[in-house]
Amino acid sequence: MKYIASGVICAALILASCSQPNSTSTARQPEDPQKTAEALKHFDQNKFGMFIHWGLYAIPAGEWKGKYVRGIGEWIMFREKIPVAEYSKLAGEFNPVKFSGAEWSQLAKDAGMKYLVITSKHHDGFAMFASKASKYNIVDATPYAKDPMKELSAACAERGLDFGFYYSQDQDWHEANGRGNNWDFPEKRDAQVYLEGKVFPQIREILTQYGKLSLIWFDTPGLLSDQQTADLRAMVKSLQPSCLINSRIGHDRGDYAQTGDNAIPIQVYTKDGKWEVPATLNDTWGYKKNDQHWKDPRDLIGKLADIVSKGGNYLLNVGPTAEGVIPPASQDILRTIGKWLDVNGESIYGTNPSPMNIRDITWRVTTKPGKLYFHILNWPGARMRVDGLESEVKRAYWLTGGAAVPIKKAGNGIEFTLPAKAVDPYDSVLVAEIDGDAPKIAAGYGADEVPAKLDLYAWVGHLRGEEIRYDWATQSASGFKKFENASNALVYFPYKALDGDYDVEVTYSCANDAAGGKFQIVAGRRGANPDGRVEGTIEKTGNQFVTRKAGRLTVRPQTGQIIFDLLDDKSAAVKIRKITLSRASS
Ligand code: FHN
Repeated sequence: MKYIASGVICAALILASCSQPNSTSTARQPEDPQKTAEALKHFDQNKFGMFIHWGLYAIPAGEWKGKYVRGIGEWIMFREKIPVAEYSKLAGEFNPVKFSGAEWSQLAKDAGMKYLVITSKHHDGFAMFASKASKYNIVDATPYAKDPMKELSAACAERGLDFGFYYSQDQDWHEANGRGNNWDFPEKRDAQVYLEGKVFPQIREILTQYGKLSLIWFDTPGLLSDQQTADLRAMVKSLQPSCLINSRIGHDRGDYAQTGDNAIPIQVYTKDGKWEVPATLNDTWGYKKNDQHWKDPRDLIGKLADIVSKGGNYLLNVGPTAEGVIPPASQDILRTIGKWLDVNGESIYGTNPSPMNIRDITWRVTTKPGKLYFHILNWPGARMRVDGLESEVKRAYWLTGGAAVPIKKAGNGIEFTLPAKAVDPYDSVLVAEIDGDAPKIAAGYGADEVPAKLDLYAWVGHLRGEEIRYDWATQSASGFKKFENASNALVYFPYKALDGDYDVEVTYSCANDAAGGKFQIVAGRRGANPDGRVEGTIEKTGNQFVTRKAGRLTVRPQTGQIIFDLLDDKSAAVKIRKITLSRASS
């Protein structure tokens, strides 16, 4: 299994020298690959899960000493370099009296989610479960003095939801030998001491105190050696052979892969096995009281269809308050998704990815034997032509209501006649029943054939930053405010779909008085030695959308991201609709 990490994690991976297996290892059973394979198959069918980031950081909720702290909420200790002695006092205030395992798991169920993953210990080092290995835990260090994970895991089991734990295995700002806190602990750390003293015992605790875990979701493997990672894996598999391990365990030792946070591949991606996109509902994982930038259900349902059609699972996050309440706005959004899934779940759960490559943002397709489910995300008008579908379509109908959809052969594909308006406000699913189990696709249209010209619409990218927004009416992203290290940006994730030189065009609109600012498009990491980079000037367009050439960009299979952002603030209001990459002929 390849590791499709975010750039941050990937760059941090260094193969260190092997250490001896830790003293806390169990007498290990050899792994049972059959059990892992079965668990993976089940995981693949689930498609949609709930991620929960819950910890002490929900108390400051994005504010420290009266000051707003930018960035993701659970990183507040790190961003503000809060000393352990000060941060750990938050435990004395943590009293989530409104927590209800039944309510949380029921919400996941109502949302149509099939699994739930919650932070047992995030980078701040605080255990949200009963731990004998460290007193810094919710039972021993808070007035709440109970283990919410007992209640939550039992409530999930009752509702037939798979249950898993997130665990930050290397990064731990509470410990002298954990990684990340150099304001309290400037000395060189000994990772093995940390692993043996805290990680291995706590991993044993989470694997033995809460019944069956469907997975352990490790994060930011950092500098752990291959041997240390192997030991961690062996411990998990020895205690629960069917428990899956994600790729962020490091060193390619996971059972399935994560993309970077909020990172959706631009094309169908099935080369390297199963993957999952961890994603936020607003701009944070842990609760931040000022972050009301909620994604709209249309966006999220579209993203679910997009991810599933490309071969992934969607792990969508909620950040409960310190009282134990999942923000009502998140609840409403999730229930809306659930209502859509009640009707359209057949086109998501247990489906196979698209047999066709991705060309625009009109539709995505998922399949089951003999059936294609077209998810129409942007209504194309009275007709929808699907080029390259050579199978005979026997009949077509709407999943909502079942009304027949007229079809006719057109060119090398098929044309569907559509009503004037979308059948569903979020994603209208058109079912096409074909002759035979597997669709026949014309040359050049197959999922593993990347088109020579790719329109990368803003909707397909990740809108990174607190100010950037998507406008459905103009299908464009805007609000490219510039900051020293965290500029708003539109980011695409090629995941091996591109290799070579590409002529770049940008389609945008800009008010005349906001024109003149400089933009850049970088393939790979910003700074020294990107794989490719082009720069240009935003022109006056009188608020009309125009397409302008931007230069030639080199992209490599290992290029993790293609980033569009501005070099200054002058044209922050520019609206970017798409970036087009055309394979250069020479
Ligand atoms: O640093 C963490 C972050 O806080 C959050 O937990 C996300 C979720 O995928 N993972 C890390 C960054 O990739």
